Amino acid sequence: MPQLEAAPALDFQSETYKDAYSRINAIVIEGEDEATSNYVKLAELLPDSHDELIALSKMENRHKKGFQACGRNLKVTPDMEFAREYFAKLHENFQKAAEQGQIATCLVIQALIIECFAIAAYNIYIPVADPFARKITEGVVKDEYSHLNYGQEWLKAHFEENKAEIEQANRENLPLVWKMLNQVERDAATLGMEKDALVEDFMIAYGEALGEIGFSTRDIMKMSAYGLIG
Ligand code: Y39
Ligand code: FE
Ligand code: FE
Ligand code: FE
Repeated sequence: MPQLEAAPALDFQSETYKDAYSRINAIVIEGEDEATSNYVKLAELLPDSHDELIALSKMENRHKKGFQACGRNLKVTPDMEFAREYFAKLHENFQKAAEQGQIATCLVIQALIIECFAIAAYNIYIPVADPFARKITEGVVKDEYSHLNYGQEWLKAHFEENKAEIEQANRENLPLVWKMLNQVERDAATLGMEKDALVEDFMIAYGEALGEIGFSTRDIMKMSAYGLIG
């Protein structure tokens, strides 16, 4: 396979690799931790789905433990302060929406945007991961599709009354993910993950989700562009 020959071999024990891993691993651990609490919050907001959402929350907590083990396996200390800062704005937007009972906004942030970010990152990571982390990540990514599916189904079932709110949530939060991706572009590349591939996977998953929910191709184009220009 020419792509594999062209890529420089990764040395999982090099200081360069471990330094980049201390930030990417922390982001993933923090993301899983935030997802754990976000699904608990959603379980309160959606009593009809309470047990299902608590089950998703428990999956997120298992993911967090799995990724903590990946860091330990490489003898890397995750930079959790960096990671909390990294998620601060998205975290704040989720909290604000939850306080105001904006369920659609909460679902756009966690179950669409963050899940698609996770799906893109994990799919791109799997082929370049160390063998231990690869096994863990393969198990995790399957779960993330089921989380995305939950958000998709709810938003589809409540599409008409939430269309404007979903568009607004997209406009406010998609640019944040773009900034987040740019912020770790170099670290991701050090782990063998190319930004173009991450963007492509994200846009495919996110665009497909918006289509499932009920948006037209024209809407999806417009919403994706809002993300890019902020
Ligand atoms: O639903 C979930 O499990 C999502 C919280 C996890 C987010 C993972 C965010 C991954 C970002 C990695 C950045 C690599 C370029
Ligand atoms: Fe938090
Ligand atoms: Fe997860
Ligand atoms: Fe998830």
